[in-house]
Amino acid sequence: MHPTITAFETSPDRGRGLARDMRVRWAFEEVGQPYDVQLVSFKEMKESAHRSRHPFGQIPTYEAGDLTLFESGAIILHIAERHAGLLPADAHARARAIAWMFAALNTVEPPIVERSMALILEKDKSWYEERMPMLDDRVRVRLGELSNRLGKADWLDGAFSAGDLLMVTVLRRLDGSGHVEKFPNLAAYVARGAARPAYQRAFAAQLAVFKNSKAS
Ligand code: GTB
Repeated sequence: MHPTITAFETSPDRGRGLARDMRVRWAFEEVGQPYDVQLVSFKEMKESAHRSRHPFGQIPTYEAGDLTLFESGAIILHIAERHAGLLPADAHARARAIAWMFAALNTVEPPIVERSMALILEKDKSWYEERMPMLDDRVRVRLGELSNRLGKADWLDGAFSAGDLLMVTVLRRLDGSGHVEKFPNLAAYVARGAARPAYQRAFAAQLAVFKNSKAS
């Protein structure tokens, strides 16, 4: 039996690979672990069967044997700890790669998500015009800091790791905003991640779900 993850039956991103199952699919592909996918509707996500997997009624989740996990970062850390390919063997390099996983999720993703949520939910609010430049600025500052650290390197700390995997998927949430393009080394970093064969396979798999949902 392969591990099973959950993903949107109909992703609001229309197959652009921005929902968080994409990062888990990519992790599986990087380590060569086959996986199954259970698609869930928005209604099913909030029902008790799914809430027993995910207390907040979201995707993705992970199930293998008697282990059930939620939180994309925890799922990817679990995969990376069990299979070679996403974390270095050297103890210090491994700790630093895990620090980059946390940085992607705790330091870089929050201002990006806050900006996205404002775009989706606050456009008609009286404060929108005033608030948006502030949210854009927070994203710009964070990206500037990340860009400075990355410099001319291919990856954040030596070889490609789960930290890069998460960071690339987090930065991809800015697609279409023009933010990443202002930092050519970050744009090249995202392109480098997206060009990896494992990323391509994961992307194709989630896109197939969207295409099938349109066909049926
Ligand atoms: N911290 C959790 C994790 O990392 O796993 C967050 C999980 C999460 O936010 N899941 C989202 C979800 O289930 C899907 S990924 N939302 C439904 C709900 O909360 O009811 C977030 C997402 C959704 C859509 C797009 N998009 O359309 O571009 C991008 C990202």
